[in-house]
Amino acid sequence: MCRDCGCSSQPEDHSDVLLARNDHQAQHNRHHFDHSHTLCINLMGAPGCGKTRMLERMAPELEGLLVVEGDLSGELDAQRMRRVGIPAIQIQTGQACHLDAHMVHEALHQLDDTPRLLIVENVGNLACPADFDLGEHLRVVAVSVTEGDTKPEKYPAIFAGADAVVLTKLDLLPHVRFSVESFWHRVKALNPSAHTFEIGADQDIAPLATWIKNNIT
Ligand SMILES: Nc1nc2c(ncn2[C@@H]2O[C@H](COP(=O)(O)OP(=O)(O)O)[C@@H](O)[C@H]2O)c(=O)[nH]1
Ligand SMILES: [Mg+2]
Repeated sequence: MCRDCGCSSQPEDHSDVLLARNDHQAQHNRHHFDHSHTLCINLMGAPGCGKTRMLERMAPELEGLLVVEGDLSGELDAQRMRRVGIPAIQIQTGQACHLDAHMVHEALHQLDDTPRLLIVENVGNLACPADFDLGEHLRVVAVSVTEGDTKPEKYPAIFAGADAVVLTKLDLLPHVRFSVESFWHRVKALNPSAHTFEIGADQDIAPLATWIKNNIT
């Protein structure tokens, strides 16, 4: 069971008090980010959908990037980021299936300098992270074609709250049953204004990197 929210037994029941405390800390985090002119992005998606790979590929294009990695245990994704020259802080959540604003705040206290761009790779999960504001300015949700095109219908909250949705692993389309058209139709039904991107081993990642850069003030 999730230490913080008990979510394995009651997925939709994150208590009001817990969320209110989180929202308060998130406002505090956002105030910090605004004050230091840091753009903060909360990157969410299921385990293995390609979040870290996306960051590795964008690393050369995103100047001033710092990554906070959220996983239940280990330091593997932070190590991957450091290998491509990006400073990274790893948060280990233990049993918690999402990051919360307090964890991010604590992680940022390890920093001497404030980055221009902070991307928080959330714990792999399409449910609980949607409820927890981290103080971010933008929410990006990644989904791979191997997950099926019905995910927006099954996990509407995370798609409804996204500023951008990224469909990943397009190179695997010939091997899976996935309708790109149906997927985007479902996303747009929940969130008509979401920015949309498609990436894969053969697709250019520059449009996504450019959208991120254009959001840095
Ligand atoms: N074929 C293919 N594999 C990918 C792509 N992006 C990521 N992967 C692979 O998917 C696996 C999970 O990727 P990772 O970035 O660790 O996912 P995360 O858990 O969301 O951070 C790894 O083996 C990646 O190499 C892609 O665009 N195409
Ligand atoms: Mg990862």
